[in-house]
Amino acid sequence: YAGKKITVIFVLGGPGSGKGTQCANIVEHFGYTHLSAGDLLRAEIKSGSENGTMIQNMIKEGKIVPAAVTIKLLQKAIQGSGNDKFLIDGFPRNEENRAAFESITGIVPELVLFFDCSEEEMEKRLLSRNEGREDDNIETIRKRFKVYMESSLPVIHYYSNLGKVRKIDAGKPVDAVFEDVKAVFQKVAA
Ligand code: UP5
Ligand code: MG
Repeated sequence: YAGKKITVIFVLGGPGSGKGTQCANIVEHFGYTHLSAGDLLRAEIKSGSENGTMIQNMIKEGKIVPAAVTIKLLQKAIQGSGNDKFLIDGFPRNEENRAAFESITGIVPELVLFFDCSEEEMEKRLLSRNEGREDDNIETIRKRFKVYMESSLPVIHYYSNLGKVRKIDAGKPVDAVFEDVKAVFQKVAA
């Protein structure tokens, strides 16, 4: 994608904060392509790739897959999309992810959408999701929360210091959250 100006918005927030749900809404209204890093990793497991077993084990433990693996999948999806506007959902999750993405792709995010939600509410949502995700059990959920607090929140703080974070109260009902999300995107377009 050399020579093409690409717009990237990182969509971050804890496990179950509603990243995927709100990205689907944003795509419908604002013409972005949604790239969920977790979905790309889960597709990689299903495809039977050589990294599949390693990725599966890491997801089950709530650990963060090495940046090189995730970035390769994101780059492939960006190149194959035909679009120039992307929501990258659930990535970067740690400092290693963040620094590697910026140095490998040369892409700096326009904004970071941060879905802020209480752990109690996120746990309730994950335990009632029922989509057969191997990491939606209470043991793995606790590990995911710990990794989020220790490794992912610092990435949000990094972008916050650059003035790029738009924090959304994600504890409200889906439609109310989307009203707040819309207000952010109407400013991006303007
Ligand atoms: N729901 C959504 N919004 C709601 C609302 N406002 N009110 C009430 N209910 C609401 O939503 C979760 C559930 O809540 C759904 O049932 C939804 O209907 C309901 P969802 O939109 O799916 O939330 P989301 O934030 O997307 O939750 P998700 O579980 O996908 O977040 P995670 O960040 O935990 O998962 P992800 O898929 O990004 O990553 C999974 C794992 O992959 C990681 O733990 C890690 O091991 C690995 N990974 C990497 O290693 N590197 C990466 O870059 C990315 C992932
Ligand atoms: Mg998700």
